[in-house]
Amino acid sequence: MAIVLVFSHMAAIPFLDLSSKVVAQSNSSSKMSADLRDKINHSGPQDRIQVILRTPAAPSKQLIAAAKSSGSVARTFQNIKAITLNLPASAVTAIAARSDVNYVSIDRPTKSTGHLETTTGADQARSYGTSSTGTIDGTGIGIAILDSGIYTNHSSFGGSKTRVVTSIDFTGENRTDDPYGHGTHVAACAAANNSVSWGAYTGIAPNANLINVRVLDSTGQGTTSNAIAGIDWCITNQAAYNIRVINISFGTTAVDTYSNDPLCLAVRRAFDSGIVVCVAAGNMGKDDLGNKIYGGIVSPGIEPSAITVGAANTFGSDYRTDDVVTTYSSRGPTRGYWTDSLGVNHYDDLIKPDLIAPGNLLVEAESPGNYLVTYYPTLEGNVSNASQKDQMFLSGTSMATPVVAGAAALLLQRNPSLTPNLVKAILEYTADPLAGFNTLEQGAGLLNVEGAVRLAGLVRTDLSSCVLGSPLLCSTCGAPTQWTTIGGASFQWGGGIIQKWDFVYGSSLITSYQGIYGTGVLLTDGTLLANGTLLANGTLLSNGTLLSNGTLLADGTLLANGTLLANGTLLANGTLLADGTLLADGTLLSDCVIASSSAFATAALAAMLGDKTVCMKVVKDPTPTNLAATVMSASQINLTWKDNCTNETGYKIMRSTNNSTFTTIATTGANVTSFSSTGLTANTTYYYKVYAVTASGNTDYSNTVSAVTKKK
Ligand SMILES: [Ca+2]
Ligand SMILES: [Ca+2]
Ligand SMILES: [Ca+2]
Repeated sequence: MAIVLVFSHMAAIPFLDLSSKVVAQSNSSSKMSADLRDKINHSGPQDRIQVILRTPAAPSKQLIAAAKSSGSVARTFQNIKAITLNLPASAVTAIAARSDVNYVSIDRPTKSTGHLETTTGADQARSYGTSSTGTIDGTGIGIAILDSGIYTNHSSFGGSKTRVVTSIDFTGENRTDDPYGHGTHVAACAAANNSVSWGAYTGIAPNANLINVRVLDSTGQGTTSNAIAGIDWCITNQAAYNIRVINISFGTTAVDTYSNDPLCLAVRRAFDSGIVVCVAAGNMGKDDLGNKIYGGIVSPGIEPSAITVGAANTFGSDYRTDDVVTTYSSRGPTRGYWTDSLGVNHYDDLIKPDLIAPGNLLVEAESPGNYLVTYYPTLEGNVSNASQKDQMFLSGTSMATPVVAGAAALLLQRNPSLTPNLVKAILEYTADPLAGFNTLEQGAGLLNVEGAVRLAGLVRTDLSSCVLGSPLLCSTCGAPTQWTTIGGASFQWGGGIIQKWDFVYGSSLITSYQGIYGTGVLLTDGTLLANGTLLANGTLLSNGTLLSNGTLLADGTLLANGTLLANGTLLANGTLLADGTLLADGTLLSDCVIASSSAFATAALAAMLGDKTVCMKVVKDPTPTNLAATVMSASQINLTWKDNCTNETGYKIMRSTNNSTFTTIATTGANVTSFSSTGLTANTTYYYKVYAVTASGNTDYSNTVSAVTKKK
């Protein structure tokens, strides 16, 4: 298969200007990347680590001599002030401390990487596995996609060897494919592989198994009871498919408090069974006039045990310094309520979303001829004329949610003992709070897969023996460096975990076991409201954790840093939704399907079409398509195909008589689109496929064709 090297990626490593941004470290460790420091901490002294040293000038003779005395030189460069060394773990720190070394990082495996995996840090986390886990790509973990179905033959899911391990329909339409087009894109955000366009559209967990639970019909709608049946089925079949994660990218108006809302209760039941449930916050962040709205979190995103996800806009760039919360992403607090005997409404007012992830104008797998792309042709990606490879744009918290679901799968592959509460705690603690956005817009911040998988790997695996205050990390694991570098810029982890109405902070959250990490409790149970004051729950939070300064009080008044006011009055720069202004009850809606009477109809459509900014880049797939065979005689078959590649040196023609063992029979020149296969045996079936050869690697194979030569 194609081996792809992206040279810009490889060359970028030595040029990262990290040394000035990583602070508060001792002298030599400030010159080492965070993942290198952790790797040294977890290696024996003689374990070998391949590292890239950035040097102030060409590597000095003294440096090379020092390297050779303890290890070896793996690679030198002509034009780049760097050198690659293979060193024992015990020697790296001393080498890094040298004045003729600027910075040391792991020689990370180079490969093609997609925007989603790069900007979240998932690409870095791939190498954080152990000999027992292998590459961190979701292998062995089942993610249930409750949505509009999945086009299972898309090559992003493995084509004929699909990773969609089972499909079931709860809509009554008796089909499990994806005529609406939403579920396929959602599944790809979580788990697309790198088979299209050099991996430009790779998802977060590209080898996870997908469980296709169809609860939205061919127009993107469903009922609450469909969804509950889907969740119920996942609980029943949890062991059969190792379902560790459920993705719910739809919602309905939040009316009832979560403790009465039947969809929330079903989510809680899955959570209590040990399943991580990721739920979209909704696209109700603005009204039809574009005014910013608070309080638009949909059900079941209001459920405290769920990981509720808002949508960030990456502007298509891997670096995060330009990232923002999208205009449409639903903001907290949650507005489910119950009414007492005096007729007074009591609102949940929980902090949500829990975190945000990329969700604007993402290019991912397209279900052929689907409803969305048919009605909104601007969503077409035109990446390939092969339906198994084509891609489309979609935007919304529906897309951000499976990005987090994929991340949860990576954490669970790295450390299968994690509870749903710990998965959520790690995702929140390691998140990257964006400047300029408040807690009710971004929760703990922007998803950081690099930090989350690294931290997950340090957590002990015998959690069931832990009590409050037990060490949380493995006995040989030091505390992690709470910094991550993505796209050349470093950021410090947010370091907080969301409670119902406030945050808790402190390193003891990741060094000491907390009662809120167990089963049978909620992660948000760590603080109590007593006489209008938030207090730590001493049986669930250890000493050393700090509460934030009163974010939100319970009864619907209150709030954070002077931003939120009482019911229905203005927030600093937005309005709080009044009751019942959203949708009709009882209907589940995926993005863009909105009751026509809603004041949010135009806004919801705008959300699906995305904030109109620079977006994820469309990379055409170079794989040859439309391979066709014409029988010419008893000894000749002629082939034609479509050239989709711009930089090939030629095409390889492959032939088989059993459709299994193919051998190369010819190599053409560039831009050639036909070939005559001669010297064949009469009355015999031949199979053909072709691929393009380029300087940076080979394309994927074309479709396979077969033909039978004429009788003599
Ligand atoms: Ca960006
Ligand atoms: Ca198409
Ligand atoms: Ca060409």
